[in-house]
Amino acid sequence: MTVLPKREPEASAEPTKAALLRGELRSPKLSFLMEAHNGLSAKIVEEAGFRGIWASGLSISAALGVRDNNEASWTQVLEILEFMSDATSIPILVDGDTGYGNFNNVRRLVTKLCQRNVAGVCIEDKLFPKTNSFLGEGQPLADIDEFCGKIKAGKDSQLDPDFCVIARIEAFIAGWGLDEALRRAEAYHEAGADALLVHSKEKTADEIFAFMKEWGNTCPVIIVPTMYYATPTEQFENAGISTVIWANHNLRAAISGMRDVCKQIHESQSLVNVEDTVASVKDVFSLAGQTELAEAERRYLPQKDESAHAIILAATRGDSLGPLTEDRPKCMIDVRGKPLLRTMISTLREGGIRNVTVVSGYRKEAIDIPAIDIRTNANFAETGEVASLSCAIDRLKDGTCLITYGDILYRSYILERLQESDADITVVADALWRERQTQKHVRDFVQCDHPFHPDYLEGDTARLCRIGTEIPPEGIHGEWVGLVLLSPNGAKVVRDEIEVMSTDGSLQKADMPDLFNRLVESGHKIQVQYITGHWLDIDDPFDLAKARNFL
Ligand code: SPV
Ligand code: MG
Repeated sequence: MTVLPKREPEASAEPTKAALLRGELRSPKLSFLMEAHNGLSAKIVEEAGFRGIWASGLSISAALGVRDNNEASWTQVLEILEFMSDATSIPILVDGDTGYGNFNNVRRLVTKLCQRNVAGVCIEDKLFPKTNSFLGEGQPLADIDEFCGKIKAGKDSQLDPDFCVIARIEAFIAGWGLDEALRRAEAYHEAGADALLVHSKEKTADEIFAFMKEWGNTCPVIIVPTMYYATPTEQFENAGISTVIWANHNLRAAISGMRDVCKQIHESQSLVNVEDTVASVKDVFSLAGQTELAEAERRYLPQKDESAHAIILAATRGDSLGPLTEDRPKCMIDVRGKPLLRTMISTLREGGIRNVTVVSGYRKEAIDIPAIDIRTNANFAETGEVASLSCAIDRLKDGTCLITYGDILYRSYILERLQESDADITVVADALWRERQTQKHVRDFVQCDHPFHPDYLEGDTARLCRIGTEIPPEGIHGEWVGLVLLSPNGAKVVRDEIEVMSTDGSLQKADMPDLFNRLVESGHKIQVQYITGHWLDIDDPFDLAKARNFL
């Protein structure tokens, strides 16, 4: 195989959104811009296949619940445009009204639009604060020279060479006629406008066609046929028009749709009749791009093993607790108003282990915790821990498995660190076993290939040599806390060993340390993760008092 030399990434050949808009305006084919007024409607415009968006002033205002009279400030509109631009990859032509002031406001507007990757702005030759073109008669028009200054200021401020400044001629709207429209067209074209938007509120397109006859293709012309909607579209193409804006139809469709659904729900006080008539919740998630987030989470978030589960060995009574365990097993004794087992399960779930199997025995009926899998070791009084574990042997099949005693409490970081282990079998041992104040006679000590070293910055791990109650003090390196993590491979090793033990007669009496010693003796590596305190087990009233302080 030939290894190619590494190459610097080439500069992206992707056209900017402004270049795309410019391409649409200049293309010999009729282009269409569809109205949108927020991120969602912008996405729907793109999804429908449109190649450009008209960010309508009327629709944005209406969607904000205000009038199309510059009641929304230009920065409020800018915020909406930013959402629209971020949500889509097609160009946006913004309805910039009269430019929100004089030439200076236009300069700042254009710069900010470029920074937000908006492709172009359309400014109209009326006065600030503007009035919608379909309201009233004889609206005053801007002075031509003053308006040309705005066009020039806009062009001089653009950060992208392809950004488009469109000059909108309102001469027909104001009732000034064709000659005035043409006079303004000449002046605005001369001032540097990239295209003209010629507006009309007639029921027919006659004014527009008369303008086109005179203007020809001196520069691209955009129209808004909201009022002359019945004119066949091919007539626009034949007249040499560059671009048609469908100016407010998403907003109007939303109004009708929302009114219908509100009325129905209000009248019926039920959702049953509307459910199938509205977009599904799934559709909402899909439009919001939820799938991409899920993929990103897989890429960037630490991954929890969803298949991980825990087996809690909780079959014994806990005789030393006397009357406290008369009617319940030790795992169900109350520690600060909550059964011990419930606290243990919460710690596991916080650590991402949702599947929990509890092996019960003594007073199993007292274990009333929901959403756990309960197994029973009916011979709990005569058997040991490995016999209890064998009651859940089927759980040692799929994925990582944590086995824990049912009478321990530990800080959650201990579980977190244990879950980071990449060994097949990892046991947790307390290196501060000497400091642990306990009256217990039976403690599972570990002897390892090296002792805990307090200088290690990272958690110290060692290899288990032996575990049990009989290790002489000089050989003890720690005390097993009753937690062992098995990788899928480690779980198989343990399962196989339990099967061997069930045939050689050793299963019934064996405790977990016996199982570990067998594995070590047959050459399996067991990793020891040292901790320094921050855990306890509960065997007697003295431990119980400590547990109350621990929580
Ligand atoms: C808009 O959509 O806000 C427009 C077009 O400016 S019109 O409402 O026809 O004036
Ligand atoms: Mg408008």
